Amino acid sequence: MDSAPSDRRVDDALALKILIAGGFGVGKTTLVGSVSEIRPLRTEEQLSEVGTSVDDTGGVDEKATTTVAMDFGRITIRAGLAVYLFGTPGQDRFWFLWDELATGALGAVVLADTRRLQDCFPAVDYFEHRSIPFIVAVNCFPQSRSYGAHEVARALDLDQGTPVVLCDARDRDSGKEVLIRLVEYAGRVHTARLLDTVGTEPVG
Ligand SMILES: Nc1nc2c(ncn2[C@@H]2O[C@H](COP(=O)(O)OP(=O)(O)OP(=O)(O)O)[C@@H](O)[C@H]2O)c(=O)[nH]1
Ligand SMILES: [Mg+2]
Repeated sequence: MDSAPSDRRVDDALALKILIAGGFGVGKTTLVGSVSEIRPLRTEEQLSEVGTSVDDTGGVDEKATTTVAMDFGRITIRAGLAVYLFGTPGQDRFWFLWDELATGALGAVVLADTRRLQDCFPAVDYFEHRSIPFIVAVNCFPQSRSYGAHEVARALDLDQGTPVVLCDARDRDSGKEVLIRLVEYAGRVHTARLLDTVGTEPVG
């Protein structure tokens, strides 16, 4: 006999996939950890002496570990519907993983640090070229100069309408706000594309 919807196992669930991207050490792992309801899966490795020749650690203070594959977290919206969060690795040598992570994504959050704003250009380019809706979330480190959303949008040469929000990646409520802004924005973008595809005229 079929089980009632509420009895279905979690792995029958429909999942919305969201990527948390951005440059090295900007707070991606921190953000996934602060909003996830499960203990996030992390793939952290110690930054090694050898790695300093290839990893750009300049401007990232006291960073001892780095993500080498991905972060994974989950938020259940209701039984059978969940948000899966995938944090990307921050360093250039792991670009080959991005296509796999981006497949089927609803949208992405590009985290930015105003001390190293240029580090998120590759992520911005990546999502623009693939038409994956994204928002930029400025992670406000205490040492960072505070910029307004408009200044950041101009500096990154974002398309008009791409939201820029300020956040603290360590704070659960702040992280939740970021995800809500992304889901709202991505919903609008996908709705507009759906209307373009099917047209607004009734069929028949
Ligand atoms: N002050 C402050 N520190 C933060 C914030 N977010 C992250 N950190 C710290 O910054 C460091 C880098 O954070 P991670 O979350 O590892 O950054 P990441 O983007 O995942 O780094 P990679 O995976 O190596 O690219 C850690 O030591 C965090 O504790 C923040 O909002 N404010
Ligand atoms: Mg990380």
